[in-house]
Amino acid sequence: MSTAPMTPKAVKTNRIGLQVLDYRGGKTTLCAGCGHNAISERILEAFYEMGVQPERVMKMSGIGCSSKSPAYFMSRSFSFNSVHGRMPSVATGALLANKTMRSLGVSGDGDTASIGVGQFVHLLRRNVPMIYIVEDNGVYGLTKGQFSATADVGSTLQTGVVNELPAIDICALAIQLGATFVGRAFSGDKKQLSAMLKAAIAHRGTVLLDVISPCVTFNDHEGSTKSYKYMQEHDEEICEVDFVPSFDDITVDYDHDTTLDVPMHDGSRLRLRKLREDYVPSNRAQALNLLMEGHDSGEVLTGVFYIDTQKQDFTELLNMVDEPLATLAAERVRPGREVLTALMQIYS
Ligand SMILES: Cc1ncc(C[n+]2csc(CCOP(=O)(O)OP(=O)(O)O)c2C)c(N)n1
Ligand code: SF4
Ligand SMILES: [Mg+2]
Repeated sequence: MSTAPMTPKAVKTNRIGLQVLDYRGGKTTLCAGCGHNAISERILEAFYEMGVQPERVMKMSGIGCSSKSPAYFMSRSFSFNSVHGRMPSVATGALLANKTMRSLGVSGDGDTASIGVGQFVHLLRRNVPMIYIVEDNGVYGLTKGQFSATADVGSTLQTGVVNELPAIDICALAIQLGATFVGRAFSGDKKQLSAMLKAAIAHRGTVLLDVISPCVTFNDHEGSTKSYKYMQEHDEEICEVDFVPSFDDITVDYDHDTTLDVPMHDGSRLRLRKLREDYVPSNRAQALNLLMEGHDSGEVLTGVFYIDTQKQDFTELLNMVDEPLATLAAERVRPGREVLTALMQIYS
């Protein structure tokens, strides 16, 4: 029998020396097979692969099964579980107070498009620099499966009740109101969702990702348009999404007629291979048209619909200072009587 000591296996780390374990969270309490669990996995992998320091991230959410999920990844990050539908205002305030943090919002279709739609629209029009993920299952999972505002007309509940109200298309809303990175993915498509999340981390401005995420307990039956089966049969990718990070700059030859390379702020590139001739992700009107056509044909279009890397984000628009407000020296936050008098003279 050999007595040679075993060499310890090298532990894989990312570019800041952390292991994937450093990005894990608590054990999930969601149902086995819930799409939200797959999204949590993709999120933690994307932050690990991009080498983002977990302590530099704030995870924001509202109320719902989806909004519980930030507890199941990146437990070293900051986290705020707000009131139902009120995450956008809390997230906006937190970012204004400290724009050095990366903000990740996780919400549900009910939290965002039903009770929270009044807050959500203002986040979009402000281009608040954050990633906002809607884990979209078409129902209020946490309260036992009532239709949400993203349920399609004609889809049915398990009880046979038919939805007669038109769905809010979260992506169309986001494009129309000013979000600067808008895409739809399916929780079951690992490759597509991972690439979109990594590109989202590299973007500056509001990223809205509508991720179809089946609720296996209340909305995975025949008659649902948010079930695994429906997505497997009706998911139509408009582009193949790939992401080339700046720190991993591999030059690959590609066909410029079919592939678009979008440069991101940090030097990385979002690489989109067109699967449709009419696909132009920089044209809002065309993106909206595409989404409307998708509704008419009953297909669920996925991919990046719209991207604008030039628009000012909300912190730039407000000319916010770079430092966290809590660390500003007293003389900068209390400019004194002379400054106030001079200011008042401007208005007199
Ligand atoms: C002000 C308020 N109204 C209603 C509720 C009850 N409620 C909790 S979660 C929820 C819906 C959640 O649906 P969604 O955001 O789609 O998340 P899911 O559970 O489907 O992931 C509702 C109506 C609440 N908690 N607070
Ligand atoms: S009820 Fe639905 S949304 Fe909630 S954890 Fe279970 S499968 Fe997921
Ligand atoms: Mg839901």
